[in-house]
Amino acid sequence: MVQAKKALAKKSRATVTKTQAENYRNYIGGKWVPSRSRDWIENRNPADTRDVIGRFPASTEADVDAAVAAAAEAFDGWRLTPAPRRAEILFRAGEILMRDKDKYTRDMTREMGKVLKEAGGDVQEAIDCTYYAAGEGRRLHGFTTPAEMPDKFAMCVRQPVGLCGLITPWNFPMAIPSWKLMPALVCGNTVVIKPAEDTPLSTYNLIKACEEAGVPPGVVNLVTGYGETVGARISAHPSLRLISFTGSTETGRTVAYSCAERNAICSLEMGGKNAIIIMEDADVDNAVEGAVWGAFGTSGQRCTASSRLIVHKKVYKKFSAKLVERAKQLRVGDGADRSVDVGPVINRDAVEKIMRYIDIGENEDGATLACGGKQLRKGEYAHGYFIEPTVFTGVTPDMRIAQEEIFGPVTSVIPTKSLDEAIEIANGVRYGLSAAIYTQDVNRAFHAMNETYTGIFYINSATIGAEVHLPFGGTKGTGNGHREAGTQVLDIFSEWKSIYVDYSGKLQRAQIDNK
Ligand code: UN1
Repeated sequence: MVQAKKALAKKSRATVTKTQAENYRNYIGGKWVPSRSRDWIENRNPADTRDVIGRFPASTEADVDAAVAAAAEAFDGWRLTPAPRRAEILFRAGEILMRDKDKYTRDMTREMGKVLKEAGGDVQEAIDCTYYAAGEGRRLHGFTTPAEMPDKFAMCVRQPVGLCGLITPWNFPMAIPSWKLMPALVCGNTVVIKPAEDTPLSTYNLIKACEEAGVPPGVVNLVTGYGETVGARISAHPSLRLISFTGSTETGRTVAYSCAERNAICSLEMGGKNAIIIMEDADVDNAVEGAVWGAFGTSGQRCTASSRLIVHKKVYKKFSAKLVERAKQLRVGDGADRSVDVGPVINRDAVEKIMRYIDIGENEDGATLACGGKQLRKGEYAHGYFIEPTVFTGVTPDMRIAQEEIFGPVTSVIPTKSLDEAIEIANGVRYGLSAAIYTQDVNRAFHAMNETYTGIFYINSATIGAEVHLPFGGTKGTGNGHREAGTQVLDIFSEWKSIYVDYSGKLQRAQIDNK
């Protein structure tokens, strides 16, 4: 992805003078400042790469250092601002996001490709998250609890972690930054954020809203650029106490190594290979609709995407036929066109990776390509990154297309003979983000819920669509034990401090055995 964008940026640099694309800046210490580098990353529309949205700084390590210095300078002022006051500013940011939602939605479709309805959902998720985090300004609950000794009081409070580095992906370019930024801010931390190089505008819009809402200078700092430079420096910066990353499992591991070097807190949200189990008693039409939405929504570019459909053999034929019929009806095209169901994928690297997997599925794994499978290149598709919604049938659990994250509009139908086998297949991958079951039997539904080793589970709906007030995250290769969203995210962005008050007026010794 990075390489493709780089290649594209280099290739197109000669044509830049012809366009009126705006030059964007970093936001450091409350000022919009140019990068120390003279290099830019062009932000181009994946539905039509002739459309240059803007040029964002390919920032340097020195830019990151300046942003961290600004975050350090702002920290005391922000952490000492009472949380309800911090929250008031976030509420204002929520209002601004609401006011400008339509513009942000169009910007997002243009830079990321997802259809307008979904881009609007992404912006709305950021609004929801902002209000929800703001509400925490009057809670941020600690607790009191009995002490072991008389005339002694015990309680604990949340304190900010310090300076946080946030590294965010392109697939939810406003929602995911908000999942990290808003809780970090309400907890009293200051932040340096690096958006994905493919979709910096949506994060820029989010930061603009924070600025307008009155987030003080230095509390939020935006540095755009590549992972190898900006991302690596953020991950390794000695003053950043916490790094929160969403992206691929491979990159997440390198972030974790960097953090381990200095014992920084590291919170990772990574890949998924999410399964829907469809039992023989399921409402098949409803399950097909769920599978289509889960597999092809956001062109399959969600970590929660339904990339495996484990179907009981009694309904396998019927389900597969209906799924293929529905997948063929989906209209692929520019997400800005309201009649389009499936937008482009993000960039040329993504096309290559997805097409490679389609080839592996057909020619190495030996699955049946039931529909799709082609890159669309002609006519309206000539200048974008379009791939047909693709369904493989006759897939076995060990095939690469059933094991590896493809992150595109490709799903695999895997036949099964029983619920227990289906659960085993669902669990038999390196990821553990989301799973789902379609059945009319409450006993089976809860059994499957209990036995699938994932962070999210759905009954009678697809694997996508998590809401901001419930914990979000996964097991195994998906994460490292943290949960974003919900109040659980506060455990990432705050440190617990336990406080003991002895009002006996004398020395009471704890951990002395008096028996
Ligand atoms: C992601 O794909 O990285 O649950 C996040 C969902 C969305 C978030 C997806 N609310 O599908």
